[in-house]
Amino acid sequence: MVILGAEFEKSAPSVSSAPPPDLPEVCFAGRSNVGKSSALNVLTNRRQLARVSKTPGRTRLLNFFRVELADRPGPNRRTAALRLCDLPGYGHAEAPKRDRETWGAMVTAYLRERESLRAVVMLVDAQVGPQPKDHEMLEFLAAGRLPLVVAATKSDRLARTRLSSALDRVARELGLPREAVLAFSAKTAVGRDELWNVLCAASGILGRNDTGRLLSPVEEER
Ligand SMILES: Nc1nc2c(ncn2[C@@H]2O[C@H](COP(=O)(O)OP(=O)(O)OP(=O)(O)O)[C@@H](O)[C@H]2O)c(=O)[nH]1
Ligand SMILES: [Mg+2]
Repeated sequence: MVILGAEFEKSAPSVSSAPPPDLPEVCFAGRSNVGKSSALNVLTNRRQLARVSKTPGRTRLLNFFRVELADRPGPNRRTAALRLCDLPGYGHAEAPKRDRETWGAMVTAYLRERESLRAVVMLVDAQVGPQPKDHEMLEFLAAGRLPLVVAATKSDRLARTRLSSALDRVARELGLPREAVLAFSAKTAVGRDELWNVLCAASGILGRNDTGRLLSPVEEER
């Protein structure tokens, strides 16, 4: 995937103040500090498009980014645009209760109401595995019938020999098919191309077809 451009558009406290829903959109959800903003940066090849921090709770609003893509270099390439949304993390224990409630309400309203939202990338730490808040999020997403892919991130911290069993564990504990979990690392860019393919398929752009990794609750019921 060739990134032609990536720009920060807006930070918004609610869906009503988000950019108009005029592009297919994919959001990044996960626990605080799991690496959502870092994933967005490596996907767009921009070091500091989204703010990364060692301190959990850095991202506090819905942050929207517009990305222009091409399927390959050269004159015959196809191009398309989509929007990425970096969500505030959940499960940040040190945040004041009232703040946590506000963020939770903001994120759930976004997931329910954002009409251009095509898929959710849920990030889980490959080494740590799913936590109770991840299960809660998954239940919420399943009820909302949003297509989902799980990126098991920080996979650079696991030896190659242990990675496969770690991914099996993430899938098993979340009760998802193994194909819906892909290895990712913002440090080494492992999984970058594969995740782009999934995002493009979910967004219906650049002729990418379903890679078999996107968990689509609606289709499963047919
Ligand atoms: N080793 C390694 N570290 C990572 C990776 N992704 C993120 N990190 C580190 O994890 C920390 C948190 O990263 P962020 O991208 O800010 O996490 P976030 O999920 O956006 O956090 P909030 O905005 O607080 O919810 C930073 O110190 C990153 O450098 C990865 O793939 N591998
Ligand atoms: Mg962040």
